[in-house]
Formats: sequence, structure tokens, C-alpha cells
Amino acid sequence: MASVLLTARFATTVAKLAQLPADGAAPEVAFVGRSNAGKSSAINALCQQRRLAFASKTPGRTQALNYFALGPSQLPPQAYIVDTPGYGFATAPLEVKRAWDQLAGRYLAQRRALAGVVLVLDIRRGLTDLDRTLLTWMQPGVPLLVLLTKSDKLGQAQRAAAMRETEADLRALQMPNPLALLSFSATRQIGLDEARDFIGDWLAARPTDAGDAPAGGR
Ligand SMILES: Nc1nc2c(ncn2[C@@H]2O[C@H](COP(=O)(O)OP(=O)(O)OP(=O)(O)O)[C@@H](O)[C@H]2O)c(=O)[nH]1
Ligand SMILES: [Mg+2]
Repeated sequence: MASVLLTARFATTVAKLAQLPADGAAPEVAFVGRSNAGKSSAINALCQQRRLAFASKTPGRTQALNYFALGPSQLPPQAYIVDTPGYGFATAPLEVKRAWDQLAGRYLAQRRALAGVVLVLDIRRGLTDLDRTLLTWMQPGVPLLVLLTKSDKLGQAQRAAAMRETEADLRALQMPNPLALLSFSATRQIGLDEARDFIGDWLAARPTDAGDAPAGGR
């Protein structure tokens, strides 16, 4: 079956929590990670679009929550993919960092519509302290998929070693959340189908309230 991700289109940009779409109207999957890790590129690859999410060589390019709607375009959105601002770019002034905590941190901690979180890590860097801080905001029931992206930059053996190390680092956090890891590459199309399957399963488990449930459904 074709992934619902292939229906993605831009919906809205949110710079303040007060501007978020009604919470719970449709399930959301958020992409989080350090600046430059490859979040926007991962979204573009998963949705098979070149410029849906804005990918850039300039770190810190994504400063707001960018919402992409999924489902048939003539209906209310069935679900959303949310691209979040990256954290950890060295030159960010303190007020930018604080604004990030206020927006993305509180979004993760409070958003009821979250059906899953995709943490994007550069496979060459693995899990960093900033990622650990981010994970402290996760709500306990929300599943976590970790994409070790840019795996095209490493050979097979290094890739496997990085996966093992990151998995051990994540397990050490003893988070209650369901956890999965994938080796991924937006440019070389590694792990795309598996990631789409995870996201599709999360969204199927959290059907929309938008009133377009299939016949015989809820
Ligand atoms: N080789 C390789 N490069 C990648 C891959 N994914 C992303 N990149 C590159 O990494 C850089 C950052 O990618 P983005 O997708 O903009 O990263 P981001 O996490 O959205 O960054 P912010 O919006 O600043 O938080 C770009 O130059 C991408 O082309 C990948 O799988 N392989
Ligand atoms: Mg981005």
C-alpha cells in the first residue's frame, strides 16, 4: 500500500504554541534533532518531495514548527508531519535557545496529538547531551524512532558499530517509551520504507477525529 506520507503538503508554520492547530484533531509525528542533523532532508525523502521541508547548509534554518498535512487533499488533514527547529547550533544567541525550549520543548512535553517522535541523529555523531536533554521532554506513552542518518557517509562495519553504540546509549536512559532505531540516508535512500512503516503504524493506531474514517471504521 502506498504510504500516506506521499500525500504530504505544506499546511502551516507555527512560531508560538498559541498558534498550534487544535490539539487532537489529527495525530502528529514530530521530527526532532540537532541543527543540521538532517530532519528536513529526512522528511523530504520520506515524502518523496524535493523541497517540502526546507533543507539547508545553513544551520538553524528551521526556526518554527512547520506543519505538513497528510491524507486526501480535499479532506481535512488526516495527520500531520511536524518539522521542528534544530537545537545546538553553536552561534545561537541565548534568547534563540530559550525560544527553542519554550516552543519545541513544551510542544513535545504537552502536545496530546503526538502519535510518535522521530529523533534524527547524524550517525557520525550519535547521541549527544543535547539529545538527552530533548528526550527528557518526551511524554511516556509516545513511541520513539531514532534515525541514524547520513549513514551513506560510513561503511557497513562503522555503520553497525554506530548503531550498537547509540542503541546502548539510548537503553541506558531507561525511557519508558517504545524505541526503534534505523540506519538511514536521505540521499542514498536507506531505511526509507522501514521508517515509513513505523510512521504509518503510529498513525493507524491513532486515527483522526476529522470525520473521514473508512466505512465500517469507527
Ligand atoms: N550525505 C548526506 N547528507 C545529508 C543527509 N541528510 C541531510 N544531509 C545534508 O545535511 C545538511 C543538513 O540537512 P537538513 O535536512 O537541512 O538538516 P536539519 O536537521 O533540517 O537542520 P535545521 O533545520 O538547521 O535544524 C544538508 O546539507 C543536507 O544536504 C544524508 O542522508 N546524507
Ligand atoms: Mg531543517
